[in-house]
Amino acid sequence: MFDALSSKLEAVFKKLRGRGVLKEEDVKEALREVRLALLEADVNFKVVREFVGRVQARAVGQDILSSLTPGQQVIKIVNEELAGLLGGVQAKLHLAPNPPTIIMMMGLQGSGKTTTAGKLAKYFRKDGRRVLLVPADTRRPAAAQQLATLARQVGVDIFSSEEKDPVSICRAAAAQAIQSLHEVVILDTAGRLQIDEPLMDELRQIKAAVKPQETLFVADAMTGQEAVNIAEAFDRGIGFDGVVLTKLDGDARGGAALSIKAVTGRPIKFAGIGEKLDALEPFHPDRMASRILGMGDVLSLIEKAQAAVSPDEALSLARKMQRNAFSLEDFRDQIRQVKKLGSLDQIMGMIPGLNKMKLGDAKPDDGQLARVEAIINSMTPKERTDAMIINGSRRLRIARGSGTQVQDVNRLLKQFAEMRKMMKSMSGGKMGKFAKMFGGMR
Ligand SMILES: Nc1nc2c(ncn2[C@@H]2O[C@H](COP(=O)(O)OP(=O)(O)OP(=O)(O)O)[C@@H](O)[C@H]2O)c(=O)[nH]1
Ligand SMILES: [Mg+2]
Repeated sequence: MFDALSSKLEAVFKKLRGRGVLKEEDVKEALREVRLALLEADVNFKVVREFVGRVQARAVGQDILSSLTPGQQVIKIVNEELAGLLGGVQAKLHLAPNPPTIIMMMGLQGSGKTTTAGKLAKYFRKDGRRVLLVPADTRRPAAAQQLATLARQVGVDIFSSEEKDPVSICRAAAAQAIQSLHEVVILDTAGRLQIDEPLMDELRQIKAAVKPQETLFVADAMTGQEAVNIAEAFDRGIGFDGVVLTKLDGDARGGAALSIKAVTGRPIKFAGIGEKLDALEPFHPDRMASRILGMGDVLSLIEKAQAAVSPDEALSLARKMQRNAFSLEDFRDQIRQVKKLGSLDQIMGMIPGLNKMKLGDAKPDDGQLARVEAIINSMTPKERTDAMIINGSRRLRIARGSGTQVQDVNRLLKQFAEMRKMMKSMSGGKMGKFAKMFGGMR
């Protein structure tokens, strides 16, 4: 989502990097451009003013490291201040010392409360905790049904009762959770198009009745500055402990993400990055800052990759890439792993350099992955290790075997050849570093 901001900031820093000595005017000029870029990204103007002020004070002041060039210094300061703006350190959820931990979701209609409740349920479930989802949205008839479907998908329990009043439902659910030994109780409350007093009052009553350990305000990043104003109103009216910023996968300009902590004083705890149930990430301010500055979120990627790929697999893959011994067999393994990791675009966006590269035909989209896998499955092991032997009659056989057309097979082989070429050309540079990082994960 930060693409526009990212490329502007990168352009500013590119100019700085090229210089050996920086004059005060150079820094001032760069910061003017940073300021503009932030304003264009819809960041709150007061937040921008303070931010630029802090960077400027440090850049022209004492905060200097001799190991860096002046340009690098400024980038480092901007990076640190940006991380600070986003909350500094990662803010974790408060868990109750004695279960159950009660988490209350709130926010406007369509912000993603119910989806996030499902994602959080999955998050805790993976951790081996017993989760109870509570439908406290009685206004929309389909709401309870939506939550029940999510509960089934995730494999957690849902609270059901004859009650019609959201406050009574939450109170009863909290009491039952103790009996039924649920460790995490997630309350999915109703939303409104606008902030209104009856809604605020209902949420206040729920909060007072069950005293949640964690009240999470769910903000739709696509609504920009408006999300920040609404957050302020919810904080004044009810009070919350943290923010879940949803739809960060969209093309919002980033203003909400960059202003919400500074304006409300409440940290962003999670980011929603897709509609699927595993598209939820703990929010890391420092990594997000690096991502915005175009350094790519290598750490998040490695964490994801670590969860999906064993260190041995990663190391052997990295070595193969460097030796240019990457085969169709490896390609298929990669496709399987990509499926485990999430969508291809999501992953590409996190690799420095790759997010800017035009991969063209070399980059299959998610829908193609399954077909590509079927084609590779139809090859003999020998063909998979040596794509050169795949001649016309073999192509025909493979197409028939995988239920595809010869053109599809041709396209795949061409993509594969391009991919290998790309890996070879990158193995000295960014990809090589990346590969080494994987290699160093043991
Ligand atoms: N792309 C994307 N879509 C999301 C994300 N989170 C939620 N959505 C989508 O946003 C829409 C609304 O989500 P809900 O979870 O139903 O929102 P809600 O806040 O519970 O809405 P109400 O119950 O009507 O107040 C759904 O289509 C979700 O799939 C996200 O992180 N990324
Ligand atoms: Mg809902």
